[in-house]
Amino acid sequence: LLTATMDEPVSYQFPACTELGELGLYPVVDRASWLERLLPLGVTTIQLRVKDLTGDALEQEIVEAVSIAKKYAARLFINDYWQLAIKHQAYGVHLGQEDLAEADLSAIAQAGLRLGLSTHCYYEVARAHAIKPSYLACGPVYHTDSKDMPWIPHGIDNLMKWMDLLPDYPWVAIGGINLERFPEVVQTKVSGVAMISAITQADDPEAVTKTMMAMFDHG
Ligand code: TZP
Ligand code: MG
Repeated sequence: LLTATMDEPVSYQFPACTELGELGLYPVVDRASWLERLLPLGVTTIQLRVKDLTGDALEQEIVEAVSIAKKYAARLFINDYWQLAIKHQAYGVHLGQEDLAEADLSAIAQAGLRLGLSTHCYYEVARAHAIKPSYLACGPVYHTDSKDMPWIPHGIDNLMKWMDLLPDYPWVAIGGINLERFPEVVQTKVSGVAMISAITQADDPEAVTKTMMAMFDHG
């Protein structure tokens, strides 16, 4: 139904984001220094999601993250700050739907940046599909303490339902995913598995990252 009704023409086109293969383990981090820890392990997709800096300090984090991501040829998505992402030529931008009113989607596409969009409910999936981003994220899959949201967790079943509905997008699962839940998420054949706390609050983030990357490859 969605594909039939929402296939609207748009005047911009976002590049694909799977030229390096599936998005894989997708850490979401708040400082550029995480890239220097995680990218040498082979992580190929990462998001810089800074919520507590502004001005020069924020821009500096973005500049540093872009530079580290380029060194490791990794796909760096910048959360929210699409102008800075364009200015410093990040690989892509990740936006929530509340960001869409302010974001210049044509400018992002024209600059050659990829776009990842969050979806939390059926209506948001439909709206996101009309924009034709480079990937779609579905969350929260499980309960999360990392972000306040009104939505009930989807669980694996709803994730798979949406993947079935729009099978041509790379899908990213996010929300409450940890080492224990990782295998059932990977089994859905989702393109990317994003997480904040399971990596950034782990006793040994490098070890957890390596374990999950191996699980993804064998999934
Ligand atoms: N969007 C949906 S769930 C979420 C975001 C940013 C938080 C994910 O954090 P965690 O710690 O992996 O549950
Ligand atoms: Mg946002």
